[in-house]
Amino acid sequence: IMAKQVVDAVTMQRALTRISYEIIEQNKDLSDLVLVGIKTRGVYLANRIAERLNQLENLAVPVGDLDIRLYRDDVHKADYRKQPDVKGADLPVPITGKHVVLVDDVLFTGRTIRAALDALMDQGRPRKISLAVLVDRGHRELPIRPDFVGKNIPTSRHEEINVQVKEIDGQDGISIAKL
Ligand code: 3GP
Ligand code: 5GP
Ligand code: MG
Repeated sequence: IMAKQVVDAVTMQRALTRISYEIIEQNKDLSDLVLVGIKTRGVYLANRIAERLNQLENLAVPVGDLDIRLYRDDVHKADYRKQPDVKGADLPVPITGKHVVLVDDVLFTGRTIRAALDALMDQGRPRKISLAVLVDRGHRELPIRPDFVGKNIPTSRHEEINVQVKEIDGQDGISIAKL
């Protein structure tokens, strides 16, 4: 497997900062904002954005997480034909009436986000739900589009994007692997 770095740590950090500014710009009222990260790496990215919003606007934005897995755990995670399924939700505040920004590392077919929307709707009635992703790699199979994008990386279906976050991987960065 050949992996090529396409985004370095500084550029990735800047993309998250830009997304934070865009969230600020596009919202008159930031007081009802809730960030919800999709496990695993989406949660770390949501926390980074929350840190920025705190630095920039002195806001304490609640951060929750959703656990969405491919339907069966007993298959290798590279079997993406499985339906994503909701495993759990840990939301710090009631989301009814709130503006929820879903955060994920990679947007691909959109099936994970569809499952996430389902899970959120089960928990209440948000005023609005937006989507922030670090990477949009294309190949959507559902009418789902991101509101905030760190980087568009066109891929073939046989490539894999690897998002690294320093909290898990020891460093930040994005690379492409040809399988
Ligand atoms: P992550 O969100 O922590 O990065 O989707 C579950 C995990 O499988 C993700 O963990 C992701 O990294 C990894 N993964 C890598 N490539 C793919 C892919 O093409 N599709 C899916 N569904 N997951 C992938
Ligand atoms: P989708 O459901 O849109 O097909 O895929 C989105 C989910 O699968 C995200 O949670 C994302 O982490 C993961 N995913 C899909 N493609 C990739 C990829 O190329 N690289 C990584 N790291 N994750 C991916
Ligand atoms: Mg993910």
